[in-house]
Amino acid sequence: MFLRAVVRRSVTYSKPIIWATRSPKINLNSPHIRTISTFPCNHQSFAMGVFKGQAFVDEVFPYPEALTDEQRELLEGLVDPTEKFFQECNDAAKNDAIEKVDDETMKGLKEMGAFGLQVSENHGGLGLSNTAYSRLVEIVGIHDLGIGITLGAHQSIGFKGILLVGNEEQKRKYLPKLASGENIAAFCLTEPTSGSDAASIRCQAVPSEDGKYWILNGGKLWISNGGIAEIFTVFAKTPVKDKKTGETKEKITSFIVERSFKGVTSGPPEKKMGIKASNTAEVYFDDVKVPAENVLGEVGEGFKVAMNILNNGRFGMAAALSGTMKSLIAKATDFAVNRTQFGDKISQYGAIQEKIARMNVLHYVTESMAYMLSGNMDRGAPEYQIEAAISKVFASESCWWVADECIQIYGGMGYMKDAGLERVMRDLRIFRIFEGTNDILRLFVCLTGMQDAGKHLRELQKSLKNPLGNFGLVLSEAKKRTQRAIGVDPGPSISAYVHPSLSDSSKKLSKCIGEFGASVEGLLIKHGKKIIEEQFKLRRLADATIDLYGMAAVLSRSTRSLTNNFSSSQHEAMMTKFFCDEASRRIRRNLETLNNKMDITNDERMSSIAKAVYSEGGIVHEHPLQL
Ligand code: MYA
Repeated sequence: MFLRAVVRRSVTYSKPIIWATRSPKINLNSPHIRTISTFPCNHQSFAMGVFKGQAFVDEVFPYPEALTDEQRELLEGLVDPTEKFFQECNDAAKNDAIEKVDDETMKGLKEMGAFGLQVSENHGGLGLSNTAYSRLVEIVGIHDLGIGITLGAHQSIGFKGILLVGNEEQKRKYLPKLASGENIAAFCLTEPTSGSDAASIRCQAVPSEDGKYWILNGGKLWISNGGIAEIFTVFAKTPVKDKKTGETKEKITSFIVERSFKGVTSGPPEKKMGIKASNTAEVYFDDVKVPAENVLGEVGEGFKVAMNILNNGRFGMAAALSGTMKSLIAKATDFAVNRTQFGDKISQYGAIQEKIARMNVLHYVTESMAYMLSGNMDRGAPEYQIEAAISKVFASESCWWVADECIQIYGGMGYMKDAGLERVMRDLRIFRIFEGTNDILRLFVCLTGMQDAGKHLRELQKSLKNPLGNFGLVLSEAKKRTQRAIGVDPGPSISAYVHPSLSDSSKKLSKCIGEFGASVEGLLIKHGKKIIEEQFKLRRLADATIDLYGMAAVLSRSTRSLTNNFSSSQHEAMMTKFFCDEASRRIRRNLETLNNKMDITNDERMSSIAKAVYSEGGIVHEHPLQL
């Protein structure tokens, strides 16, 4: 049964969708479940809050219940056909070998409606929420990441701009054919000299004399779907007059460009390490006349459009990779329980148990982050960009580790093509690179959080200049600082939101948030704006932020499971305790390094080693044989 048919059948009898946080399985009377269908107006992102040493719980507790009864029912009807399609109609190894999605599979995906999962029904799509999209994308991740990229480059970023900022006319014109898959979309940001530094693009568009067109020139690189797309979201520099000064500046604008416009061409498919089934190509624009009405959003606001598209699309990656991890864990488990060595099943050995346990914990954290994020987006959270970046980094690194350990459990067998694991590993490598490299996203997480914390600190300093007028604040800050100085600051309390059996882990999270906030404050006082240059330190802070969010995600999810007596609740609690213990130790270690003399010296050594290597153009140390 096709997905589209399931949606249609369901909508014929369903009531209008009301965004509620209710689920039939959840005990709403529990003290640990608060029903909030929308966020309070003063709501703030959890990850942003930790930089100020505060715990903003609205996005974290309770774990979001993002499906209405109708949506749950609808999704139930979509999951099985999607799973069945991938099991019966797709051959991932074949797609990898022929370096494209097999024509029949592509046809089937289009007929299912898989190219328009989040396009509204009146524009020909399935109109799914972020949560429902995540659940289906997870299945794609289980089976074929090459297809995942074809679908994701199309709808997660390719035409996402039209969904987010397109006007009604643009939506009416472009969405129906995009939703049906008749037209494929691509996102054109990266250029030969502009990768992570997205604002440095050179592609240019200037208005025609009559103002009816923009003349677009330039080239884009490594564009997923670039060779097969009909519709491109293109970012180009445009001259923009400053309303106040009258000065003309170059600012980025986004455009909807059709392949049918004269002057649009693309290069041959790139030869890649993995995700071979997906098409990647260069795209060139040579004096392309883009109609003025194809500007997407406002002229000069294209950088923000690009960032919003990327922020909005990242949740899909965590969901897809949580599916990939699930299938890798199933394979590793099957192998471990059946393989006999030294007279016993290898699953009995501690070395294998540690791998299987860690793989499962990483999956639990990734999945908890993925659905917390998509659920919050569905509930209209205005601030989720840090959490989206965190979940992309955590998912891509965890999944890579899981794939590596799965191959390790398989031993020599895992290295053979027939095991099907090397393809997954090749496919996975790009996830730490694209949609913002993990290195850039770590900096983004930290600098965004620190910018906000810096503002907070300045306000605090201003208030402290007038202690009498801000007596309450002065008192609470003085108490916090005294507790901190003698090492007994418990951090912001979150125990009211966490199941009592997890109180030890929740205390660890509170304490870590307090220590994290104090470290951020110390760095801001020491380095001021120059903190931006302290990348060794920022990387560690980012790792600590990721761990803090991971702790919060699993504490929240297992609280829900325990409160509702879910069958796996004790298992989840065990994984939560394990993760929180290890994560809190890592956080403490990362924070210690910020002021530790030996670590600071070693950072300086790393910088010197790298500089020496650059100047030699490779390794500096002599060969042991001096030959
Ligand atoms: S597509 C290519 C991906 N490329 C990137 O991700 C580029 C990475 N670079 C950047 O993101 C930016 O250049 C950075 C900032 C972050 C480095 N949200 O001075 P600034 C605001 C909101 O810091 P820069 C691909 O890979 C900022 O607040 N706002 O900027 C395809 C400031 O605002 P204001 C943001 O130093 C892969 C202004 O912008 C953000 O130049 C295919 C300037 O900020 C933000 N994030 O650089 C994947 N960042 O002026 C397929 C900045 O007001 C999909 N700002 O203060 C796969 C899907 C998964 C599977 C699905 C299966 C179906």
